[in-house]
Amino acid sequence: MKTTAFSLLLLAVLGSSTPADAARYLIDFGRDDVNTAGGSQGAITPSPDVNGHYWNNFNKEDFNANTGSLDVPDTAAISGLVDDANVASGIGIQLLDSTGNNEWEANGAVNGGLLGPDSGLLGDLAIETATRDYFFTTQASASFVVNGLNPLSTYDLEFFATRDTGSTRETQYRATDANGSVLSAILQTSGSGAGSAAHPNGNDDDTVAIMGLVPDGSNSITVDMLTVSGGFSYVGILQITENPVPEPATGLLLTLGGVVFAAMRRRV
Ligand SMILES: [Ca+2]
Ligand SMILES: [Ca+2]
Ligand SMILES: [Ca+2]
Ligand SMILES: [Ca+2]
Repeated sequence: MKTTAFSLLLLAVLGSSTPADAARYLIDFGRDDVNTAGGSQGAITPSPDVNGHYWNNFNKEDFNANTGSLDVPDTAAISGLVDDANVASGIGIQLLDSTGNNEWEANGAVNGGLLGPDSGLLGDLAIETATRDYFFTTQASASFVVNGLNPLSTYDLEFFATRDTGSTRETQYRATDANGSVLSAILQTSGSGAGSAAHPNGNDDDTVAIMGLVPDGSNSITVDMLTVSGGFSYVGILQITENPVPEPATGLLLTLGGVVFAAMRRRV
C-alpha cells in the first residue's frame, strides 16, 4: 500500500510507541444494487473477507431503496461499528447536512469504481466490493462525524477513493481535532496520473491518511471532504485505526524509583 511520505514519516514516529493491538475499523461506503438489471454499481462487502477481516457497510440503499436514485439522505448514519476482528464498539458515522444543499450521493462501478483491485497496490483494502462503490459530493464540501470514540485514544483515518474518468479530480480530507490541529491530505481520484498503468485515469494505487487525531469534547472527530479540483470529491473506503493510550510514563518512573529506593535502603 502506498501512502504519502508525510504519513509514512508519522507512521514511523507513532509506530515506536503504538502497541501492536491497535483496533482497526473498515468502512465500505457505497451501494447495494447488485441485482439491478443492466449492470450494478455496488455491492455489500461480506464478512469476513478473503483476509479474514470484518467490514462495516454504509450503503445508499439502506436509506434510499430506489436503485434509480443516487441520493444518500444527508442525515444518514451507521452505528455500532465492529473492528476488523468482529469486536463490537460504540463507534458510528453520521453524515452532516451542513449547508442544506444535496451534499451526499452514491455510485459505483458503472461510473468509474474500481473492479479487480490489486492487493500489491492497495494491501488488504483491495476488496472489490469495497473499491467498486463510493459516496461522493458535487458540493464544495461535505462533512461527516465519527462519533462514540474513546477520548483517551488517538485515531488515524485512512481514505481510499477512485473514479475512473479523463478529467482531473482531487479530494481533500480534513479534520480539526481537540488540540486545534488542522490535519488534511489530498487524493487524486481521477484523470491522468491518478492510477497505475492498469488504470491510468482512475486511482488504483494510493490511499491518504491523517493521523494522531484527538477526539473532541463530544468524543467525536468531524471530517470535511473538500472538492479541490474537477467538481467532485469521493470516499470509497475509510479505515479508522484506534491507537490505545500508551501506559502512563509516570507509573513506570514511580516503579523504577521504588526499585532504586529499595535497593539503596538495603545497602544502608
Ligand atoms: Ca443527499
Ligand atoms: Ca460496497
Ligand atoms: Ca466502497
Ligand atoms: Ca494513484
